[in-house]
Amino acid sequence: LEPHFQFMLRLRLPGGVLTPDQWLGLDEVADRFADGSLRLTTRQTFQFHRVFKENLQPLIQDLDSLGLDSRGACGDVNRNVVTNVNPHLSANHARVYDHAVQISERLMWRSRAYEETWLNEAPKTREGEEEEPFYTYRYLPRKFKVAIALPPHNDCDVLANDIGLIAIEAHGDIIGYNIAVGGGMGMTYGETGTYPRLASPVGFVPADQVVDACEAIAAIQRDHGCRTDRAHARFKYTLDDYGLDWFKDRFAEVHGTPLEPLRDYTLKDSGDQFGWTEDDLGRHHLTLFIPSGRIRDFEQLKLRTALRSIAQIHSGEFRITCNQNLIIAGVSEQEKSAIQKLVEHYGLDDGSNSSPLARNAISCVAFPTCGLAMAESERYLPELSQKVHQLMSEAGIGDEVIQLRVSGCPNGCARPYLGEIALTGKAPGKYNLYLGADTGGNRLNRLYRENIDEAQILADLKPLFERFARERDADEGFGDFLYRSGIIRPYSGPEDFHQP
Ligand code: SRM
Ligand code: SF4
Repeated sequence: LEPHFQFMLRLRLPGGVLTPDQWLGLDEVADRFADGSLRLTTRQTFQFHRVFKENLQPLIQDLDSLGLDSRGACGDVNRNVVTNVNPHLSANHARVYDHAVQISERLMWRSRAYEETWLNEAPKTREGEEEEPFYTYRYLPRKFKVAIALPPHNDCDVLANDIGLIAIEAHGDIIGYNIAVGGGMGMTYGETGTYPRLASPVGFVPADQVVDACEAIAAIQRDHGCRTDRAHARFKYTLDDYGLDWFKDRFAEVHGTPLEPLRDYTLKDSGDQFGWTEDDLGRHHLTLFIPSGRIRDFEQLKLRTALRSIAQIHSGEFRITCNQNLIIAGVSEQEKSAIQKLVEHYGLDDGSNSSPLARNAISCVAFPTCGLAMAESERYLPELSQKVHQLMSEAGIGDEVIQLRVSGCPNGCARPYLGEIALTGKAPGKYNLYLGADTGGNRLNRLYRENIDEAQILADLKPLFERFARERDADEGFGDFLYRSGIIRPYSGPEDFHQP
């Protein structure tokens, strides 16, 4: 008798875009083949949980009939390409989204194994033909991630990626991208050779070269990344081993043209803008807060039913944000009031039902489905943010936006090292507390206290909130204040990250 294996399945969804029909299809298969919930992820896609082995193939076949796939959503290849934009808000947002799709297509693995295994299609590769021309039989040493930001917004945390592309606008157009390389969050407790790292901006490429440039960079990691130690195999370690000058030389060689000097840019904020917005063409877009991206019918909030009802009358698109929220995008004037009625009827949160702290917080999945979790995350976040917000209110800063991030282990799926306040799980009920990132995703936080429980977390935060309320400069964020006031030491390099 075989054990009752169950799996998590993730979709490839560049830029996080899907149609209402696709939404309805996913909603339906969530019941038939998974645990009845849809989970929006920090990389703008969906996860299905508790997919039993016998349901994997029918689920993937149903996804295929919806025009969706799971290629490269996991594995040692390029992952879901993320971008922080709503293409309907301007022509340049649309251009950036097109580039995200093109990069995803270019770096997608080609093997027909997907069709053979899951879609019951006959093998198509002919003898002597390369099945996987870019990845070859080696694939990449480790997962590889690409993100695109359109400044000043950085809600994709562009610098947390192996390749971070920062769009540069001029004369109403996207003229190209600054390229940052070697970002990543994951680390292992007790192993100081592992660390989160922000991508280093290295140069600029014109827009028409950006897809080729990404392929060249992935090729450098394919050919030089560490293949003997999995904990050292991410691109960030390749760059720290060989240096950025080495990288620039390799890039010029593989791409055929050197990087141009970096262009000026500013990344100011990494949160979502909730509620309705209107674009140049008079279409409307509604960003809803979806706590930890979990969509199911809760006792108090029939979230899945509500979104299904919206999908039934919506003719635009759905867009997932990298903060696990949802945009009902491209709504006409006529549809807007019907959608707003459903929002009110079901009590959906357009940002007005929750505290600024809660609606800007993100958490990873952790227990019960993540096999790597050391402590609760998604299930703990509502209670934690309520208690932290209470402390903030007592200090007179309840209306402040402070970014709170919680991950159930140091892998950092909620990008905790970019949170102004962050917890990473150590053991059930115990967390490391990190403080001091900025709100634009430009600075990592650092370890403040190790292995503490909730009472200690709150006791540590209380005096910091009180000092912040008294001593902050006008418009200064909490993380920036902690730095300026010397409560958090400046970061001097990877080896320093593990020291409080
Ligand atoms: Fe992640 C592994 C969930 C974004 C770094 N991540 C996992 C696994 C698959 C656990 C496993 O390997 O057994 C988790 C599945 C849990 C579950 O039950 O569903 C998992 N990661 C997630 C998601 C769903 C978190 C969320 O709550 O939204 C995100 C799905 C992204 C997607 O749609 O593709 C998710 N993971 C991230 C991010 C954030 C990002 O990419 O922007 C990171 C940090 C960035 C980075 O890659 O450095 C991240 N996940 C990791 C790592 C550490 C990688 C490393 O370099 O050390 C692991 C562990 C591993 O790869 O061995 C991991
Ligand atoms: Fe699991 Fe750790 Fe990722 Fe959370 S951060 S989903 S606990 S691997």
